[in-house]
Amino acid sequence: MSQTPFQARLSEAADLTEARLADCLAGAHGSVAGAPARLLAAMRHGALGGGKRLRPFLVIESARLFGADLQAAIGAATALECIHCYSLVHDDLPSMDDDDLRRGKPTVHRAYDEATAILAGDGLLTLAFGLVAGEEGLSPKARVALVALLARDAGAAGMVGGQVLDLAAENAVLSEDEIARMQAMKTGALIAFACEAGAIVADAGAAERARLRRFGEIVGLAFQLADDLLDETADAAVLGKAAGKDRERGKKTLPALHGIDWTRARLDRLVAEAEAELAPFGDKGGVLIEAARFVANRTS
Ligand code: GRG
Repeated sequence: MSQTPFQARLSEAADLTEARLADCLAGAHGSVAGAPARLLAAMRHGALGGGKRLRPFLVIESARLFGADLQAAIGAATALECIHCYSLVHDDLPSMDDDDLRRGKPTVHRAYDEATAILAGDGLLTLAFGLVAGEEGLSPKARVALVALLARDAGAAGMVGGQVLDLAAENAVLSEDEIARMQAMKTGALIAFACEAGAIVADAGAAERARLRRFGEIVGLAFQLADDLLDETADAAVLGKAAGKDRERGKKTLPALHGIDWTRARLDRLVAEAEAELAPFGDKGGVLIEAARFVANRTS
């Protein structure tokens, strides 16, 4: 069966990101040259050979909207994927989710050891900033803007802060606003970053940056809501041990509070909002709009 334009671009972004990651993590050059071989191997284990690479796709396609340099976009996309992979390595640790499998293979702490997994995550996190700072295709202004935005969205006011709120939620009853805030930080911030980053790579103006940010925030909301819906409807026997984990822990999600029909209707509304945000780009926004639909309707 032939691919849709979105599927073809997602697959292209995955290949481009994988190739750039493999090159960066070979240890021959850049900020990891001379790094210990076992640490680099653990970083490769955590970053290579898996994942949908949705965030890199969003960076590259958002940059394409403005006709940006592709190599520079791949640099920013690869940096973001390093951050995402570090978050997964740390999220899987015994002190957090204590998972044995990730992307169909043993988690980094299972394949190596816990200390190495912590340090491999740290290595991926810091590599990300080295990649943005050293990406020659980016203007100096774009490098500084990307570093500052990535620090905010990945850090204590973004993904890391969201993870803290999520861990605290295991022993608390959150209001809907608190659930929304936690999710916007934990998973939404990096997705919003991805879309805004594309505009920054292209040195687009403030209004265009803000529009892509809003689009990314909507996609982030849809991503989390779809994830919660999958968790709510997961059949542990079919989908495996991880299925329904949040539900098992008694965490309140919006699908748990409002039901499946409400959630599907909300996802449809989010897709419509995403479409409206990209309407000014006409046909050029088609692939990103298809991505928003994919995120809202995903089944894994
Ligand atoms: C540990 C600092 C720190 C942060 C962890 C985002 C996060 C915060 C943890 C991820 C845990 C998790 C599985 C959340 C559910 C939603 C999610 C982010 C899934 C993984 O993202 P995908 O579906 O994964 O894009 P792939 O493997 O395709 O990249």
